[in-house]
Amino acid sequence: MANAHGTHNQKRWPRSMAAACSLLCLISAASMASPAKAGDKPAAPAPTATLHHPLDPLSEAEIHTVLTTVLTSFQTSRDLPKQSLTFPLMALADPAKAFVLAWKPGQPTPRIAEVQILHNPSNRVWLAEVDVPSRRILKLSLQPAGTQPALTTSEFADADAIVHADPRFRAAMRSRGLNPELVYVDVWAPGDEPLPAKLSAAIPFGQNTRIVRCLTFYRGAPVKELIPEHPQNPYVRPIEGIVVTVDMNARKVLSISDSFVRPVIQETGNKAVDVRLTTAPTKPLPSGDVKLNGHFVRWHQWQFYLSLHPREGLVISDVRFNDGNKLRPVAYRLSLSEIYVPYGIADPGWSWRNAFDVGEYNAGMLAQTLKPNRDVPSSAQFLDAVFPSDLGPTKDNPMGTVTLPAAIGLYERDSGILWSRTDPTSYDRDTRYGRELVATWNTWIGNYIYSFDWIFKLDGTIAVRTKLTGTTLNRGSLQQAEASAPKVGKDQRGVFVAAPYHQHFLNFRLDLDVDGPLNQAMEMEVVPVHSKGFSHAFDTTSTHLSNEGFRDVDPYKARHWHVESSTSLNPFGKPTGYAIEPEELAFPYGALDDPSLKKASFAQHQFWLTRYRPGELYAAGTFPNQAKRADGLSEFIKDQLPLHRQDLVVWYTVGFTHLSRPEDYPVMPSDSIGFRIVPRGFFASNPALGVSDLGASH
Ligand SMILES: [Cu+2]
Repeated sequence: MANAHGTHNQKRWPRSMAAACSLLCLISAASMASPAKAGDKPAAPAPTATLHHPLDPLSEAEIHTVLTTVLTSFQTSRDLPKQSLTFPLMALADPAKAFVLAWKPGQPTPRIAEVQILHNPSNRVWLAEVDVPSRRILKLSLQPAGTQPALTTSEFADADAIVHADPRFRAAMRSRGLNPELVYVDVWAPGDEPLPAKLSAAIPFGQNTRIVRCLTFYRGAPVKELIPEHPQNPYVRPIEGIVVTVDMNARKVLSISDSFVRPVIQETGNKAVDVRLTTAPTKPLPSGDVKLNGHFVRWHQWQFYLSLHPREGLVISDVRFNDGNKLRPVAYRLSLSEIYVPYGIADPGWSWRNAFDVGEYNAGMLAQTLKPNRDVPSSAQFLDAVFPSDLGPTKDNPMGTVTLPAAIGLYERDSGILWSRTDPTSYDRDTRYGRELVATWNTWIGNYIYSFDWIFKLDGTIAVRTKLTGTTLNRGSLQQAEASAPKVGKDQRGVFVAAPYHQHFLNFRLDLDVDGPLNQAMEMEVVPVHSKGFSHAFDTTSTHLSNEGFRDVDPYKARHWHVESSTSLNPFGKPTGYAIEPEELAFPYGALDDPSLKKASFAQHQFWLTRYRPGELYAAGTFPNQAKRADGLSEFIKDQLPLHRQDLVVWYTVGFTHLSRPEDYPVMPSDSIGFRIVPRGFFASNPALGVSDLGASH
């Protein structure tokens, strides 16, 4: 689960240039109307407080203002470093929920940015809150020693250059008959395996040292010969037995574990060049039913607000359903929170591989530009995203920003029969054809691609589906079978490649506000109620979840959960509600004392419930990278606050046990996992009855 744009650019530019400036910063610089000189004050005036919706993401000018404010402050403070500062993450600070809900257009809104500041040479991290309009730092806090933000784009490129320059690495490649210049280096967060004690004792920051671990794959052709139309896939050709650990503070290779040599498969990974099936492009739906106004979306009865967060990716806010001209709140904020991917093979070169793809890599920053007829239908509408470059303003990128076009896609698609009935006397049918609205984005985390769909339906349901594709993390294989790593490929020489078993756990944070913020949660189960003559009778039970905590799925009891309004009743005298309904399931096979599973408490139980608290956004905590103790949900629930008539947050974990198969090689077909948020007593009847009959004239 590693690597990113920093190495992407090696396909197009020599490595020396790659290290100096990422692909995206070049795009950004090229797209600027009038680039300023490095160090210039921004040409635009400081953003005013009145032009924004409170949730509008930071603009390019605002990001630049934050970067220059922080840099100026560090320059003028005696005790703070002046050089080598990077910015792993910056986003608008979540405004107070009550303020957002009460906000009226035109009303001034605070513009406060939260920014992480990393100083690699001294291994220090600060969190700053910057008031953008006044260019003031409101708060600057040095984080505890050992705090490590996600990997940055420039670190991907830097680690690659450090590894390639290391004589031990070059010798290890040559001893395998491989040209080191044709080797692709995949940069990973180091996982939860401590450095060997001797190594740790020999370096200034010991176990707190910021490290990355690098894997190697055989590219097989010089970078300058690569053809953009036929992108190579080095991930199909693992060079097994080598893990390079890099000290990102000292900028040098710390150790190379060269445990064994296995043959490298000669598969090209380019089978898709041989087109055997021709498909027609999708025909756009003719309607303009999707109304996108800035970040605000209206589609039939649904309305919500969209933005792409640099860490969480797509955030959907203030979700409402227009029910008989009454705009009824359903959710305040819906987002991806964390992903945990443990590998199941008992091999020292693999045991540290347990990725936290959101917190270790900032999944939102790795969003990809969506392309019509590739990622989305040709009818899709798009929203761009703008992020800070982790390097801040530079000569090549004076604004210090990165613009990602078409990061969010929004489109309508057919959904088959919406509802149907037949008159039993006349045989006449009354049927409606359905459509659904998809808000989508995808993130590219090295070999893997996750595509996230939030699907809004005319019947009031929100389906949350994630597609998983890309390339499995492959392993050089011997002829004999190996536990936990089935063979998935074979070249003409009879060399095999294997793909170790692994799991994906995705936690979604669902701040539901069903008919307002005050809600309560119930656990529903189906139970048999047999009696003589009624041996297939069953009923439901309902248990109030009165305190913060977690629950496990139980398919045998059809266990699911209701989030109900504490203030609204439906016509049947029951609280209006939405249900969380599990779909695909996976359970972790890690031991409970496994360090990574302890950090991924969200993977141990599927349904978590907390009281809404500002700042609680991440299921494995704010800084899971190299974290030495669990944070996030296991901490949030510790005080077991009572939950009746409170603002609740649901955290739901969906999982996938990936038992690799030959069909996953050289590129995986999309697999899809998810869950549903379904109205259950929220409406008085089927809300999709009023949909027009498109087939009436035929
Ligand atoms: Cu997988």
